[in-house]
Amino acid sequence: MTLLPLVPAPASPVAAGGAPFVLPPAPAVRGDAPAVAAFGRVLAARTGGTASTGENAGGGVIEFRLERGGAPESYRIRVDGGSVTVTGADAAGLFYGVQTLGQLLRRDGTAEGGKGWVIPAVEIIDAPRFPYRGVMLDAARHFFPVETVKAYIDRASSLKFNVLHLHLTDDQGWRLQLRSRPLLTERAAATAVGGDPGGFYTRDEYRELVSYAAERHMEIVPEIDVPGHTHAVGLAYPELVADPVLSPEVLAAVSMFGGDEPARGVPYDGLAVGFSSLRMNDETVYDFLADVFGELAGLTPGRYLHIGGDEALGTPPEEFAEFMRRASSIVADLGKVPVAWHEAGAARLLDDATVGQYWGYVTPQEGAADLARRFDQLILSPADAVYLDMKFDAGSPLGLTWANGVTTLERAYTWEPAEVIAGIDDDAILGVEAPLWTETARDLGDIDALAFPRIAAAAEAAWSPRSGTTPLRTWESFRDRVGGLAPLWTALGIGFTPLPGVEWQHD
Ligand code: TNX
Repeated sequence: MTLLPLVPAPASPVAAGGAPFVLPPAPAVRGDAPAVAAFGRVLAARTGGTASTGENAGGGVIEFRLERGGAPESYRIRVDGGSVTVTGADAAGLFYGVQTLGQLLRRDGTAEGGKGWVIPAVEIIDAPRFPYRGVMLDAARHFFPVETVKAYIDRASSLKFNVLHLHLTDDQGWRLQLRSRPLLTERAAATAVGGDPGGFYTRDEYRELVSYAAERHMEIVPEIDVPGHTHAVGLAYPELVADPVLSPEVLAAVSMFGGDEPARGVPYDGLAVGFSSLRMNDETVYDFLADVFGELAGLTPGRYLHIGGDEALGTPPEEFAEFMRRASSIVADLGKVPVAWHEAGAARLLDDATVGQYWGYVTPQEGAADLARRFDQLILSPADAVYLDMKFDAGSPLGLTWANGVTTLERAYTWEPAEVIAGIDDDAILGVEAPLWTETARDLGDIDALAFPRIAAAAEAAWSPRSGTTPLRTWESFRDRVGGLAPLWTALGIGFTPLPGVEWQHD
């Protein structure tokens, strides 16, 4: 039997064999209503068919059951010639069982005219390795309408990601409407990279995204990036932001990527980073943080608020450390867990609960691992493996190359979370997140082309057992399995890039 196209690889070996479950024209589906609905969606997308919830449909039954008590987010699938049973330890587990079932659906080569559909006989027992499995979308460099974000939520949740980190603010624009600070979206949201139009999410749209994500078992982690990446704040509240620091690195980025130099009070639409900063010695800046994080906490049911802290390059280290201490304590006092990029590890008195997000390389550069080790809990986003905005091919206009050049699918796959930072093993790793910065991505087609298939490698790092501990957790196995997902991705309308080295299957 050919390898089943399951990504991320399940925790336990898959027992397969025997007669498959043959789908009748309208298979009878029973049990947990949200799971039945989720299965209906994937069935319709993949086969064009619909399920029947009536008793009298012919053939065997597909049943979804909640059976509390197992590991969080875990599920089991049993398929034989007569029935399909998916049990979840919780609603999320059941949802993931549905996603796995969607990957198992395949055309029946033996049926008349090849028109039928089957689910191969299997027994799968599955649970995630890490509790935090994230993707990040940068809505600041380019703005993406609600429908595009929803489409990315659909895509990511089908790969068992459970966090969407939304990067909502940067030098190029502020993307979330706030009642406490209305000028942010009135004056600092209209533009984006390359002179493209900007945009912002209203409070209601943000809440709509939160609930759309929750229905797919994803939590939104909103990021307000401070103290750097704040040029746009200065368009609305000039008194809060220092003059741009035109360092040699900033000027080099301007001459490499084009566009104007950053200038006070003028919207910035280039690609340079590290030139802007809030005025950290001004008390009114902390009133601003209290307003912004306070309102954001009220809009966000999730546990985490991301406070940025990256690339504050024009800032004296002691001031940066004191600023991050205060920002983290404002968020902690709101009852949320602060998350910060690993540079914030330089702040000795950061709130203890703060989670670090490591974005150094798979083999850490000088200093990065030490900063990351200051956090009790880490999210791993090694840039030369899981930054989905790195080029997948030197010839494509999409993507950047600063993280060790082109990131092939093999490089995206071939790293092991517990081996990135010496001394940091699974108990200190909250999870894995794959960021997609959007300097070069303007719409869903660009997002798909950059993210797929490499996002599947990140999903496996986040969900599946440690590399090498099951026969499925090897590059050779992954390559075959991911190639088998092409028909499902095509059916779901995902414009993936058929990278070389993989046999992309067709129905
Ligand atoms: C680094 S990674 C950044 C972003 C850029 C990205 C482009 C990080 C915390 N900051 O500001 O968009 O590189 O790849």
